[in-house]
Amino acid sequence: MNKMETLNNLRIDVEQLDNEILSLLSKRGELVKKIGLTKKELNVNIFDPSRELELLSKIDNNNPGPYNIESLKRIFKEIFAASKFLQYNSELKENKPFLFSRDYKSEDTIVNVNGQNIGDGIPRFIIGPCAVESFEQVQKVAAEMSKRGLNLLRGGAFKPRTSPYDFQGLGIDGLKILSSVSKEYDMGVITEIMSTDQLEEALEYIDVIQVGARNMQNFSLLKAVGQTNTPVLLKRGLSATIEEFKLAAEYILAEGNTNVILCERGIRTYETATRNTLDISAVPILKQETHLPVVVDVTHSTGRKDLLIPTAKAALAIGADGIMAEVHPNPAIALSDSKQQMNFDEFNHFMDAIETFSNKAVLEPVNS
Ligand SMILES: [Mn+2]
Repeated sequence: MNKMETLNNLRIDVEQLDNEILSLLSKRGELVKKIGLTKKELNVNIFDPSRELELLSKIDNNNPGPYNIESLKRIFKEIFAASKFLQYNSELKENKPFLFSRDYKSEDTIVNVNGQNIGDGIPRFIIGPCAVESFEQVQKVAAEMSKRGLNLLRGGAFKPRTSPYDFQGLGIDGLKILSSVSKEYDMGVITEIMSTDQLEEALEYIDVIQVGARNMQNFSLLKAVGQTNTPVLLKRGLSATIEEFKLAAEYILAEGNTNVILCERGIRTYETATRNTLDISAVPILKQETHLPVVVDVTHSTGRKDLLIPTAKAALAIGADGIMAEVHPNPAIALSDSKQQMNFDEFNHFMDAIETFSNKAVLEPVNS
């Protein structure tokens, strides 16, 4: 046998051993998955560092050579890491679809807020000033909404502003104003809560907790609102992908709160013609891939009053469950978002246009 033939034969032997190692690893993987499931039943942590150390020390004692122990430890640590991945994965992916998904729940989730069933197929309108500035200001808006039969009142008491020197909101006093106006007009209050320490006190005054775009990945806040029974309106982050948006909702659902409403509010792109870019196709994607209601914030996505009617029509046409928009008795003197809030004439024109459009859409469904 020449040297070349010897080399080839040795390689064939090694390949044979590789196949055996592969089949042993596969058997090991199946066992590890069973261990993972048993650990889950026993409520034992999947990651067990002392067990890993014990196994490594046994390998050290039993090492027949020729590999040195450091190389062997590296190889086995990789096997342990891959096994942990299998265990977590068999827990998360194979046995359990995401709670937001249609695989988990095929029928639409309907969130009841003050008698309005958000997600039942009828468009809902969440209207109110950007920020709560005074009792009179909120009352005037509520009175105007009431004339149109609307009862979902928004308003910011804690304002996440880009500059720390801008108006930061009235805080708890703002919540008290929202609460007393909403009682007077029988409305549900939707307002943003920015941190976990505001939550408990805020719950006394509000019907829907808004988690704002800048807090979409504030995971401790998501968990905290998930531990309440209060409906949550979760806004998409300014730079969040749809996947990240859905996973943020998962944080809330995983804590047990099933009353989650998703809100598309525009994303940051290179386009400067609008304040943000309304990702209109996010609406049907979210409706297909989740069972949660989806609303569109036309005010913050566009930042332009001349685009509110067309974008609201587009949102309803593409399947949104509701529209959010800002209305102020006197936008020119508003303490925040003064350029993009509607005055009462503009608001009534907006509602007329959308009602006509919705009625038309209901009466004359497009056959597709
Ligand atoms: Mn605003």
